[in-house]
Amino acid sequence: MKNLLLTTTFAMALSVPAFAAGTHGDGHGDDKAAEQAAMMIGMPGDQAGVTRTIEVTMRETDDGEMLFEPRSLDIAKGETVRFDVVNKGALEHEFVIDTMMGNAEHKKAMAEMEMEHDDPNSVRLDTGAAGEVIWTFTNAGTFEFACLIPGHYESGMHGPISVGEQMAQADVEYTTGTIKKVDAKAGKVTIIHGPLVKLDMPAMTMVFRADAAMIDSMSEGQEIEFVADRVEGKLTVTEIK
Ligand SMILES: [Cu+2]
Repeated sequence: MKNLLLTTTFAMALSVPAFAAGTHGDGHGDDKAAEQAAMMIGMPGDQAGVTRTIEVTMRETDDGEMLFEPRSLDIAKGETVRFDVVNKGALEHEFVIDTMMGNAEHKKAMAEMEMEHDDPNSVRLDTGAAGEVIWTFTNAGTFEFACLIPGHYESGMHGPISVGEQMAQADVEYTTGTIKKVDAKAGKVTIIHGPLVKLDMPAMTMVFRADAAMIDSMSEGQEIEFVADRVEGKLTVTEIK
C-alpha cells in the first residue's frame, strides 16, 4: 500500500509538467470548453504511475450493435489507469474518455467534418489493432467513454465511467495464486488461489477465463497476483501481476 501511494505521488509529480504543456489547438469546437472538460476528467497519466490496467474490447455484433467491453467502468479518484484497447471488430473504432458534454460536442463536430482525434484521452484503432490510453482520474464524478465516429455512439458505443471519492479497496485488491493448468485453446486457466474478497469466495482451485494476451503470459506452476471478476456471467481474470 505504501508502495502504491509512493508510486502515485511520483506519477503525479511527473505528470504535472506534461499537463501544463498539454494545451492543444485541435482546430475544432470550443477549445476552451474542451480544455475545461479535460481537466474535469483528469489528466494524462504516466506508465510509471499506473495503478491498474483495464482491458477494453471494441467490436460489432451480428445484429448491428457496436459495443465496448466492459460496458461500464468503476474507478477510484486518484487512480492512474492504463486502458489496453483492442479493436476486435471489422470497422475502425476509437476509445475516447471525457465528460458527457465534451463527448457530445466532439461527436457533433465529427458529424460535420472528417476528423481524427489524437489527444491523450483517446486512441483510434483500425480493425485488429491495439493501443493504449494512460489516464489519471483526479476528480470524482460521472464521465463517459465513447466512440465518436459518426453513427457508432448511436449504435451502442458508449458507457459510463464512475470515479468514486474513495479508493475502492476491493477493486484493486490482488489475490495470490498458483497456476495449475493453462488451456490456451479454450482461453481458460486453472488457479489455486487465496480468498477472492470481491467475489465473496473462499480459497480454492477454480477455472477462470482470461484473454489471449494474458494466457500467453501464463505458465503452469507460476506464482501470480491477480484480480478476478464476473464478465458476462463468467469468472474472468481481469488483471495480473
Ligand atoms: Cu466505433
